[in-house]
Parts: sequence; structure tokens; C-alpha cells
Amino acid sequence: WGNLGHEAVGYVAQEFLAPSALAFVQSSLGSTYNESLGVAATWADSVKYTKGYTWSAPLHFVDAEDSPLSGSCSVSESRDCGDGDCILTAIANYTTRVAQTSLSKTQRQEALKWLDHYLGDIGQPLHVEAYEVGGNDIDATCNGKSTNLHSAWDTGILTKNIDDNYSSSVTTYAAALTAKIKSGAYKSLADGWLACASTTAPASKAKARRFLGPLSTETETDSLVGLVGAATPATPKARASAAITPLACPLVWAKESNAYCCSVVFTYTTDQDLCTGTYYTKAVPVIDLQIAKQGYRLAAWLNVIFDGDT
Ligand code: DCM
Ligand code: DCM
Ligand code: DCM
Ligand code: ZN
Ligand code: ZN
Repeated sequence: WGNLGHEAVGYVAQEFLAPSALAFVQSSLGSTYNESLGVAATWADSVKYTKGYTWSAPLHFVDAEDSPLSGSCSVSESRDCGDGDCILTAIANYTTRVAQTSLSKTQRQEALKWLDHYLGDIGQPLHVEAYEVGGNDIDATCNGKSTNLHSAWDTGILTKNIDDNYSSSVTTYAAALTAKIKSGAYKSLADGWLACASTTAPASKAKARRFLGPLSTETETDSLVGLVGAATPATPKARASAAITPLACPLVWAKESNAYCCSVVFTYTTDQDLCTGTYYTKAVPVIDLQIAKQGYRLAAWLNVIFDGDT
């Protein structure tokens, strides 16, 4: 997402934090970010191309090598994140680090800001799609202006929706999504959004074994959970060789998001303007849902980490 999408995810999440998660968010982000996940959500993009942070650029997405134009959408960790450098492993890494009391305040604040951002990006269907560089290489038109498919989904469609229906105010938009979760059309769905909320369960035993090597059979389950939550190796070199085990939930969210590539994202016709008419009308409810859902999931994720809630 662009800034508006990320801010909306953060502002929605802020409304659902349990006491200990809220206290950590407020003290960690501080006045620099107005103690708000909404304000802090765009930090990850602001540093992406700056010195010392270029390693983070591939962590904003996972290139799912599926065939959305043939109606075949899928995400596979071994196929799509084999090098361990994608949004799935990034969420696992920063889930461990945000709770790691041995890290500095700055490192834990950064871990929070990465989670704030990546739990948003994983809900953008084209951040879970390899085809044409996640749609970046597909020319598109939005409101009569030349752009690309990825950018229309990150920014163009959402900007028009917020301009037209929410007085160009992202906080008004986030408040509307929050109200839909608390008492509106999303209320009956929200529980289902948290069907996956374990911050420790590995994506699969087989996958963990591939990343971590053979484990003794009798203690396999415990070892896996322990390793997922284990302290991160200290040196960059050690980190590089000890790949992070992906977690079950980010993969679930990624599959849900990627499925929209088949059902909606690639259903435009030649020369169709993506930010008006039938395509826009189809895309807006998906974008609203994905942003609301990821905001709610971000809160639940932090609540599990800091309050032990489910
Ligand atoms: N690093 C890592 N795993 C991450 C993020 C960063 O191992 N998820 C490493 C890469 C670099 C160091 O941290 O060794 C910081 O990056 P740089 O050296 O580019 O400043
Ligand atoms: N992006 C993506 N998948 C890729 C490459 C990039 O989802 N394989 C995203 C990251 C940014 C946007 O596309 O949101 C533009 O990428 P960049 O800034 O790297 O050009
Ligand atoms: N880093 C990270 N994830 C890790 C380990 C490190 O993002 N698992 C980042 C934090 C620091 C940088 O890499 O910005 C260098 O880390 P260190 O100071 O631990 O070498
Ligand atoms: Zn993007
Ligand atoms: Zn991003």
C-alpha cells in the first residue's frame, strides 16, 4: 500500500489494542509518532532506499510464482520464499524481536514499525504476486492518468475512494472501517479474521525442518516452537546462515490476499480505467476489507504478544 493504506491499517489497529499492547505501543512510539500505529506505519517505506536499510526492500512482498491469468492462484513458502527473504519471514523475525527484552528500545521500536507496515502490505494482493513484478510492469490508467497496475492498487483506487467518500481524510476513513468492525457489516466476519492468530506456530514441520535441519523426532513439536521463539543470532553472518522459520498465520493471510489476484485484480479489460466504473466498483470493497482485516489482525497479533490474548 501507499501511505494512506498503511496509515489506515495502523489507525484501525490502534482502536483494538489490549492494555499491555497499547502501553507498549504508546511508550515505544512516543511523541515522535504521536504514540500511534497510524502515524508510524509508513516509516518502513521512508527508510527502504536509504543507507543501511536497503536489505529491507524485498521484505515488503512475496513473489508468488503462480498463474493468475490462467485462474491459478497460490502461495508456497518453499517455492516463493526459498531464500528466506520475504514478507513471511520478515513478520516471523520481527514478531520475535518486538518481544525480545534483551534488545534495545530502538531495536524493539523498529521491530514494531516493521510489523505495523508488513501486516499491512501482506493484505495487498499484488504484494503476494510475482507476475509482472507484482503488476509494476503492467501499464494502467487511473482517473485518466498513466500509471501501473501495482500503483493503482497501492494508491490510486484508495485515494479516489478517500477523496470521494471520506473528505480526503484517512482518519475519517479508518474510523469508518473501525465502526464497520465494531457494529457494522464486518462485525459478523471479524472473529473469522482471527481464526489464525498464533504468533509461534511454524508454517509446517516439514518447512521448519528444511530451514532448520533435522530435529529429534520425540521432541519435534516442542523444539520447533522453541526455535521459532529463540533469540536471533547475534552477528549478521550468523543470522544469514540461521534462516528464520516462517509462521503459520502470515502464510494464511498471504494466501487469502493472493486469491484476490485471480478473482478481481487481473479481471480488467483492455483500456479500462481502473479508478472509475465497473473495475473501481469491484476493487473498492476488496481494498476496504483487506485494510480493515489487516488492521484488526495487527491489533490481535500485538495483543497475543503483549497480553496473551487470542
Ligand atoms: N539483517 C539480517 N536480517 C534482517 C535484516 C537485516 O540479517 N531481517 C542484517 C543485514 C545486515 C545488517 O542486518 O548485515 C544490517 O544491514 P546493513 O549492513 O545493510 O546495514
Ligand atoms: N513490489 C512488489 N513485488 C515486487 C516488487 C515490488 O510487491 N516483486 C512492490 C513494492 C512497492 C512497489 O511494488 O510497494 C514498488 O516497488 P519498488 O519501490 O521496489 O519499485
Ligand atoms: N536486524 C534485523 N533482524 C535481525 C537482526 C538484525 O532487522 N534478525 C537489523 C537490526 C539492525 C541491523 O539489522 O538495524 C544490525 O543488527 P545488529 O546490530 O544486531 O548487527
Ligand atoms: Zn506496493
Ligand atoms: Zn511496503
